Amino acid sequence: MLEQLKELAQVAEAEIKAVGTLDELNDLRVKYLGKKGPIQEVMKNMKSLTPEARKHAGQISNEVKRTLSDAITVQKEALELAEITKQLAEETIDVTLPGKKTMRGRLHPLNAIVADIEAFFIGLGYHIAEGAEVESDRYNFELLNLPQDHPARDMQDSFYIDVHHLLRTHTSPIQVRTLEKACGQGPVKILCPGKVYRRDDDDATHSHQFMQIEGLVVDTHITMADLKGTLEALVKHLFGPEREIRMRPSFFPFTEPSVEVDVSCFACGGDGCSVCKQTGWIEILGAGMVHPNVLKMSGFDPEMYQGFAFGMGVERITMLKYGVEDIRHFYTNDLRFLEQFK
Ligand code: FA5
Repeated sequence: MLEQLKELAQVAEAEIKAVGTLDELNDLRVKYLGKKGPIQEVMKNMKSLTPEARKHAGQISNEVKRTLSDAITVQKEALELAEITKQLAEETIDVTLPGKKTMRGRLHPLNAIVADIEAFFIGLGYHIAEGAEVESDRYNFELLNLPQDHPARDMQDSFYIDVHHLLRTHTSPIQVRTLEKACGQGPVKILCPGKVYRRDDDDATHSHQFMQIEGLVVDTHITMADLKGTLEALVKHLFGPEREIRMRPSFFPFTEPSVEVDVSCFACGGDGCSVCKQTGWIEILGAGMVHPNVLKMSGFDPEMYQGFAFGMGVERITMLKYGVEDIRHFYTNDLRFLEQFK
């Protein structure tokens, strides 16, 4: 039996030295040194031997065990070393190769303008307010002094979701929602950027989806002069310190009086050119003093509080600032266009 064990040890040692992977080596360890292996078998049969023979058999089997586990340890180290060496050779980096150029992303021009205008108004103490793009008819129209069948509803042809809900046609519903939350207590000073939707045919200056930024201030002692000063500062910030503004009478159901605001043409300085259609002025936004009905419906006392509001199209401002001739460039994701805005 002991002879058999010694022979087996020789075979096992040879197998261990020849093995090529760590998994196979582990299989051999289990096969020879495991509970069901030949050495354990010899140990089990020792009970029947004389004490002398048992001692001898014990020594031999321990020797075989040690030899095999030493052989396994040596082979394991050799295999691990070979694996690491192979891996290092495979992962060698050629530091002389030219590096891969990483493309840097940048803000979309519309988002960059929104961020710029937000930063400007935050500096003046405004809060940013947002609202849902699916709005109820009540907030989009009624509470803005546009009851059912009001002819001015045609000014903003709408996408209705059901009888009472639509994709908001302007950012003005955020005004009403914010005023309602203020529970008749001023001051309120907010800037509301967001996407809006209208059933306009897409062309070079119109899109069925576009962005607006709305501003609202409600407090005591607010006048048109505050509105004019604020918009003048905005225009100088956006288009340069030499720019002037002018206000022309207009109509919005939610402001009274209402105005359209023009900026002096930055292409010709006011002399008249193709950008300003020879007028020297470019229209940039609508504004006015918050209509007393809107204040009343939102829980504010119009005897005590006044306010001004303004709303501008982000695409229009961006087109004017950068001389973009077609609004559709903003939505087609053409990198040749987008990469020009650093
Ligand atoms: C309004 O939407 C008002 N809510 C603005 C306002 C707010 C007035 C607060 C007074 C007080 P208007 O319909 O004019 O106004 O739209 C505002 C701006 O949105 C326009 O000056 C224009 O720049 C932009 N705009 C309107 N329709 C489109 C369109 N189809 N595509 C791109 N921009 C548009």
